[in-house]
Amino acid sequence: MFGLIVGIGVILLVVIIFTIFRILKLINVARSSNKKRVSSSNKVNATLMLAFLLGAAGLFTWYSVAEYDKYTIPIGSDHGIAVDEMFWITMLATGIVFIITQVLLFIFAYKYRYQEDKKALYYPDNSKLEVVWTVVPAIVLATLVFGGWKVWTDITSKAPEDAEVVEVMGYQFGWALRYPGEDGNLGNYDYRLIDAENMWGMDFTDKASFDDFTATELHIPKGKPILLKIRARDVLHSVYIPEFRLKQDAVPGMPTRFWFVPNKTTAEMKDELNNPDFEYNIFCAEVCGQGHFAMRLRIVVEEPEDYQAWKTTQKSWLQTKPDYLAKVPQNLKEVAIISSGMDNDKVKNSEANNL
Ligand SMILES: [Cu+2]
Repeated sequence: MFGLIVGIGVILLVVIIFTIFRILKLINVARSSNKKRVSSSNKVNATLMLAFLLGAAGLFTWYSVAEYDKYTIPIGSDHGIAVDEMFWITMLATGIVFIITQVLLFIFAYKYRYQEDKKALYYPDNSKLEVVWTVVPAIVLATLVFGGWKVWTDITSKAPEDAEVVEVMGYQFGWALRYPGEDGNLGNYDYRLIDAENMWGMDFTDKASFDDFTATELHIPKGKPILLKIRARDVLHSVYIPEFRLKQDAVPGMPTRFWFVPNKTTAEMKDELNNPDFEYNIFCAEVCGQGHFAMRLRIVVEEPEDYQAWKTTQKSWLQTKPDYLAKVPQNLKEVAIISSGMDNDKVKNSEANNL
């Protein structure tokens, strides 16, 4: 509502200024010669330029201060520090140039407005000046690009061997997770194997699938490298975790990846922000359909011990859906029963029967 009132106010203001301008012009037409008329409308235009400069500068400053918290979100990953540093260096370099050139642009428009007694200076060229304004921006931009390239290659370098691997799959409309289980290897998948329950298309002819487990929250340990293997089931999605400064598209048929080191647990972040409701989330940053807005998945960053404890309580997917044992080739059934943890169930059941 407030926005609407401000909007109407701005429109009215523009209309009023335009009307005043028209009236002044008409008065001039009635009163004076052609030359004087040109001079006075120039003066109004030139003054409006200055007014615009001051108004825009005021809005720019107000917005930058009022919304500061929205574009300086806290950092929860190691590489996030480098990303933010680069952002602010770029902002500083381009910001200074932007402010100087814009201020000069509007001041010059005012200062060099048409005046009867002033004559334009004929100034064809100045090689020295041209060299300076070509070389200086070239050096500054090359430095910025090189710095950015270095940070980018660091971030997108190969993940360390000991990274915790988690698969994140985007679908309409949500994120599905898959952990590799004890063997540390994610099993194969195939879209043709997708059905109502096996939404990942897990392939149970691959041994590595037997101990894979799925989760509805992304649990990750603090201080350890995490490798996200990203894919999409239907259309383009994009994994976006603002606090980790992480954004990577999820593309159907073309798996992508991103690795990072979270450096603050959810609890530490809650303390730091003094916000008991704080949660890390994966958002979708690609408009992917009607339910796009609802693509959000909670992330729990915890101490490595807590993460290990959580991990050991997770049951393999096969263990929770024993019907799928039928999909396992005959010669691997025994292996599947052991590595999925189904044999524990059997032992427990037989113990229960004996009692
Ligand atoms: Cu999406």
